[in-house]
Amino acid sequence: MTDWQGKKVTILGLGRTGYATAVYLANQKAKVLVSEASELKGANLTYEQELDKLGVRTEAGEHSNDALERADLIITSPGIRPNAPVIVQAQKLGKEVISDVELAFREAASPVVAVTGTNGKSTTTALISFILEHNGKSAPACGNIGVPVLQALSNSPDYLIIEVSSYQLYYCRQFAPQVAIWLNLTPDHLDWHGNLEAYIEAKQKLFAKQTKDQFAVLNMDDKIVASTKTKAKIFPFSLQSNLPNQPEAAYMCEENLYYRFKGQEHMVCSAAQMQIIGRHNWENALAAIAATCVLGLDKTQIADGLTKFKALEHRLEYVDTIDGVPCYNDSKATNTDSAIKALQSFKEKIVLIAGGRDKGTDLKDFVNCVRNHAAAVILLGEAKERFYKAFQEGGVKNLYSAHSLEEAVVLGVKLKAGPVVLSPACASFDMFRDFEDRGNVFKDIVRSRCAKVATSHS
Ligand code: UMA
Ligand code: ADP
Repeated sequence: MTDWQGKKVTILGLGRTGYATAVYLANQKAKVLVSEASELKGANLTYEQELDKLGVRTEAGEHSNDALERADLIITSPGIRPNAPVIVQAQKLGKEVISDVELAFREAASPVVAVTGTNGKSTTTALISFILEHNGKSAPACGNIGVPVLQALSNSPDYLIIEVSSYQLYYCRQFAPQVAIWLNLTPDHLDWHGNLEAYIEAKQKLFAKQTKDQFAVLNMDDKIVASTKTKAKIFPFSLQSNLPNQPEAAYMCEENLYYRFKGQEHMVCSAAQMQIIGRHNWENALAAIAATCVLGLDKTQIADGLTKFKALEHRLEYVDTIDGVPCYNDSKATNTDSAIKALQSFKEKIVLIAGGRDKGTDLKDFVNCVRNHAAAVILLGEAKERFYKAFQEGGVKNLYSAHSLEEAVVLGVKLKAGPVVLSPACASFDMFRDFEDRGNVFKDIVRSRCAKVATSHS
């Protein structure tokens, strides 16, 4: 831990990260200045008032040069891009700029488990946290999942289970978790990183500083992930192979989840015993098995947690059944890869509700998957036209468009062609505040339609 007494730290951005970081450093007696580009309102204003009580000064409306020049260290919020003028200027001044995750790692006495990947981070982070806490450890899920790491750190937990985004990793330097997990990689966040190579480079930072007594849990079914270079012990996992040549491994065999550790094979449970559905969740579960066995849990303890864990909100979450049609909320599927996983999770064909703010990525794999797994597709939002054209050209049958989510749900149920699944493959910002808002609106619509149908039948 650093002696912060009198150290001048500037924090860029007053969102959740900036606030939690400022509170932590103020309590350590650092001289903290928060610099926020926008004028203060709503949550930022409340944060500013709370920080004022701790003696933290906030400047708002712009990032001043003084704020950068004074700093011994700069902590940036993850949303601020590397090419933002404030970051470019800080680097010109020769200042060290790091993320809150890097700071937390430097400060933490607790062992760190870090989870990254394009998809599945939150589920895997929550699952590891759940299994450990179910077995009596304090192991908060934190980071990109929504609870800033420095907030979780303040309770001195047994373990920190951190969901790490590529933005946070970009601003890491020494970060070397005891267990580092990489689930998968598909193109995403290219606007932030500039290109795919830079996105991959940021993810690889999770392993760059690891040492030989630490563990790298890697998905062997993903070519880019499997080629990771690290000094850490590799604990691979796979859905496709039992990885016979690996001393440690987690794998599937006949729809059962296994691991091999310290020369012994263990069967944890069957996929059907888990409450999370879909093969993608088998991957998340294998990664969680690897992490928790490395941390000392035995097979019974792992199985107990794994089979009791329920899907997170907005991730293939079962909502209700309207007139015999089950409805699922997968609003967190904000890219085509995660929507593909949703389509593949059901044995029967589904009625897919998709669309929103288009990320502009290639649609070939998505179109092929929709053709095989969707009985009908209802399109919404800004992506409607591009998706419609791609689906039509790709031979997808039963295409519809809707003006609102409510219209989409009503039509989806009326079709009676399979479960109705909201898995948009798009961001939500064209019609909703965020993916949570979109998921909550969907759930409200489903529940109120359900109540209406129940009344009309009674
Ligand atoms: N700001 C500046 N200067 C700039 C740009 C922004 O001052 O040049 C200010 C904004 O006006 C705002 C603040 O910075 O007040 C926002 O910072 P932020 O966008 O980093 O948001 P936080 O509230 O700190 O939330 C961040 C993560 N947000 C992002 O990475 C964009 C949250 O992940 C995370 O849960 C939270 O820290 C706690 O760790 C969200 C996210 O969307 C869920 N993540 C991306 C994703 O999952 O796809 C990576
Ligand atoms: P993240 O935090 O990386 O966004 P989540 O666990 O919140 O991941 O899941 C986001 C979306 O990705 C969900 O719609 C879910 O169905 C899908 N998903 C979950 N795990 C995986 C995985 N291992 N591979 C691909 N898609 C996944």
